[in-house]
Amino acid sequence: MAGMPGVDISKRVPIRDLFERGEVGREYVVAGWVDAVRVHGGIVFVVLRDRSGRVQLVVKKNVSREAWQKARDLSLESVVVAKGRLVESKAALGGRELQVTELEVLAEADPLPIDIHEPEKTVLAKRLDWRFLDLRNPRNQLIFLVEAEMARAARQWFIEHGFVEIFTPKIVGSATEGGAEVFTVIYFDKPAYLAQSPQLYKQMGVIAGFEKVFEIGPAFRAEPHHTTRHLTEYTSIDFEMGFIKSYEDVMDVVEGVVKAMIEAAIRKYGDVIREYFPDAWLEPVKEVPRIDIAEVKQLLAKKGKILSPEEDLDTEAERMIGEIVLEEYGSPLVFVKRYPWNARPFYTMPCTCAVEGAQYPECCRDLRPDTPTCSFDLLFRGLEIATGGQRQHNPQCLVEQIKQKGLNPENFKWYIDMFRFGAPPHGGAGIGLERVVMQLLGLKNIREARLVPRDPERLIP
Ligand code: AMO
Repeated sequence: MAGMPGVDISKRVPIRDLFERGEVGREYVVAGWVDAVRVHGGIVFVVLRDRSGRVQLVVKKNVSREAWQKARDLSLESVVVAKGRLVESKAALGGRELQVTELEVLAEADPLPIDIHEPEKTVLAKRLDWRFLDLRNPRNQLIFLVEAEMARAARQWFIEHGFVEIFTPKIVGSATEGGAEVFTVIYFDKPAYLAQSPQLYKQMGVIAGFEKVFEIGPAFRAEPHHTTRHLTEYTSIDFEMGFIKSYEDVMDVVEGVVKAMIEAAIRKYGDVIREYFPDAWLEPVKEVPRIDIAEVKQLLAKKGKILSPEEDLDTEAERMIGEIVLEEYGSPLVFVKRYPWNARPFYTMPCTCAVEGAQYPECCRDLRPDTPTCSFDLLFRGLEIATGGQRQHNPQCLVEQIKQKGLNPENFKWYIDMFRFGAPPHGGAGIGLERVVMQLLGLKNIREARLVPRDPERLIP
C-alpha cells in the first residue's frame, strides 16, 4: 500500500487504559476486533474489543463521512484501528466512549460460522473446529489465562524449592507406563513411541545427581475412550526427588505445588472467574487429608459402593469420595494412598520393601494383586489430578517387578542399569495441568481446558 495512510497504529493503547487512566477530552488510538455494530441513521455505534476489554466507538456522519461509511459497513470480528476523543457517557459500557474522527479497517471478516457471544448455542465439537474464533470469547480465553498462571506458579514453586527444570525426550524406545495406551511412530527404520510420561527420564535426572528435578511438558496417551476427562495429548507437571524418607515427603511437595497453583489463579483472576464460572472453586485450600485406600473403600461400602482390595478406584468411587471428604473435612482435595500393586505400574515401591528390616530382593517376590504400594493419587473435587509415589530403586526387584507386570526386562535394560550404579531412594509425581484447571473452574469437559485438544477423532485443526 502506498505510504499506509490513516491512523498510526503505533500510538495504540490497550482499551482498558481508557477506563483506568484515560483523560477525558484527550485523543486516543485503539485497535481490536468488532464485537457489535448498531446503525442509527447518521450515527454508528461500534463495540471494539481487544484482549484487555471493550469500548464503544461513536462514529458520526457529520464528523467524518468517510469513517461513518466504513463503520456502517463493518462486519463482526473485522479488525479495526480508530482514533477518537474520550468522552463521558452514561449510556456507554464503563461510562466512557470514544468519539471517532478516523477509522481504518485492517482486515475484513466473513460472516461468522459460530456465535462467539453465546458459545453454549454451539456444540463443543463445532466450537473446537473454529477454535480461534471460539477463543475470542472472554470466558473461553480466561481458561487459558488461568492455565498460564497455574503453570507459572508451579514452575516458580519448584525453582524456589531447589528443583532443576529438565527437558526429556518425547520420542522414546519403550513405553514408560506399560499398558496399551501408547502411540507408535516410525523412527527411521524402527518403531518408537510417543512418551506417555517423562517417568523413566525424570528418575534418570535424580540418579544422574541433580537430586530434585521437574518438567512441564506434553504427555501422550492412546486413550481410545471418549470421556470428559481424557485427552490423547495433555500437559504433565512432573517432578522427582532423591533422598526421601518415604512417599509422605512426595505428598508434601504435591500439596505445596497444587496449593500454590490454586492460590495463584484465585489471587490473579478470582473476581473474573466468579463472573464467568459459577461452579468454580474459589476458596482457600486447607491442609489436605491423606487417607489409606483400604479406609476409603470402607467409607464407600457404607454408601453401597463395594470394591475389592485389589481394585483401583473408578470414576464413580472418586466422585463419591470427593463428596465425603468435602463434607467431613471441608477440603476439596484429598490424597488417597497405598494403592494395591494391581493398580500401579512396575516402577512402584511395594510397601513390603519399604518397611523397616525389609530384605531385598525377597520383599518384592510374589507380590499379590492387593499388596499395598507406597503410592498415592490426589483428587480435586472428586477427580484424580495427580499420581505419585516412591520408586523401586533395587535393580533385582525392578527386574522382578517388570516380569510380574508381564513386561520384558530386555526392553528396559538401560533403565535397570541406572540402578546398578548408586540410585538413592526417590519418588515423585505427575500432575495433569488441564485437569487442575478443569476442576478449579468447574468445567464439564477437559477439552475446554486444552487450547487445541486431541482425542481419537480430533486431529484437525
Ligand atoms: P498417571 O498415568 O496417573 O501417572 O498420570 C498422571 C496425571 O496425569 C493426568 N492424566 C491425564 N490427563 C488428561 N488426559 C489423560 N489421558 C491423562 N492421563 C493422565 C492425570 C493424572 O493424575 N508417571 C506417573 C506419575 C508419577 O508417578 O510420577 C503417571 O504418569 O491428572
